[in-house]
Amino acid sequence: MEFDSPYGNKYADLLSNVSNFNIIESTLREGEQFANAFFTTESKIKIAKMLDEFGVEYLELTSPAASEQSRQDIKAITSLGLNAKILTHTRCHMDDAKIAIDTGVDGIDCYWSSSYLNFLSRKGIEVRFSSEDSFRSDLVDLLNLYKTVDKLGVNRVGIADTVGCANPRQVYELIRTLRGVVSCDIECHFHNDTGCAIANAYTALEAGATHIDTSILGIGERNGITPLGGFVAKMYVADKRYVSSKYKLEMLREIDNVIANEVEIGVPFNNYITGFCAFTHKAGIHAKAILNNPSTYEIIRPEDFGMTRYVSIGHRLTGWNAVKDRVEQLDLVMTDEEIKAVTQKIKTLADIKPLGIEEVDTLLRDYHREIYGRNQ
Ligand code: AKG
Repeated sequence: MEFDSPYGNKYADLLSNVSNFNIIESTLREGEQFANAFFTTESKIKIAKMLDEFGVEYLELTSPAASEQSRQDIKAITSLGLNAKILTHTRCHMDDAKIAIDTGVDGIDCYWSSSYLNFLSRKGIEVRFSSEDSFRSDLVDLLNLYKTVDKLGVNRVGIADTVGCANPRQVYELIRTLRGVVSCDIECHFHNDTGCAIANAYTALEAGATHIDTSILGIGERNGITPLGGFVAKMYVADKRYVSSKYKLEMLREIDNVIANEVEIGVPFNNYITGFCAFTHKAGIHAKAILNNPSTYEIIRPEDFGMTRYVSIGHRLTGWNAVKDRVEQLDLVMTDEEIKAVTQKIKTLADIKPLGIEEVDTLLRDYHREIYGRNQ
């Protein structure tokens, strides 16, 4: 935890794993359940390699029992020799367990049935047990069940907000209670139906969870789960040094673009970090402050993610400081009074319709020429 950061926790919380967590990247499992998703073997390999290079600790793949191609795809990915551990997500059927073991995965994320768990633990494979819909389950039943599977020796138990109904306070209470009951790791899977998936993931780590499920752009069943980029943005703000040392942050844009293409959607305009206006500043007051000190209106440094900041100036809200910055970028020399006058011209024109940056540049050059003759 970066204690000198004004945005992280101000005091040590020994239960918190905000600076000690693992990402279980489930684009190739939960993401395959997205309405538009169909990943070929080549696409799956490309996505797996990309996520591995980014640095996620785990990749979760569709069950080999889903189809013959799904089984072969797991084998193709386990044979790549990636650093990330490869998991598959299966029902608690002995048949599924046997097929899964033969694919060479490092671990199995399963739900229900303890005989199945005994079989898997004998195979020396990493085992995660979860029940779906944890937040609508009876708490006493849930804790008793997890206590039992913890004693059976699973590596992790999983809490799933299957319908996306939980809020951060409920998450904190459940995970904190569970943390006192089991000694194994705790994985969390949050659906985003009510917009809390990132906040819930963060809060779960604060309460002692250890693993968070994500998918690229949040794709998954219905409107999906905790998005990888949004989760990373939140964790970066909490502990920049830790997150920057674990993940290749500058890959996020490519990762989001690849998936957007694969599933034939656009990257949302307001996407965390990679949305087209995530680092665009518009109002004159914002632009002036940003040009003096970016942290006034930016909690995330775009350059840490290979992104660039953009100050938009061709509109009626523009201010002369932002225009001055553009004048300097164009290598034109003008007095402040001249810049204020040309800013007024921009505002007048933009009251009719906003100007593109090329139009603004032409206007600035023409204005300069009117005053000084040929541009320097
Ligand atoms: C869900 O419950 O929404 C799932 O996708 C399963 C999650 C899990 O296995 O923990």
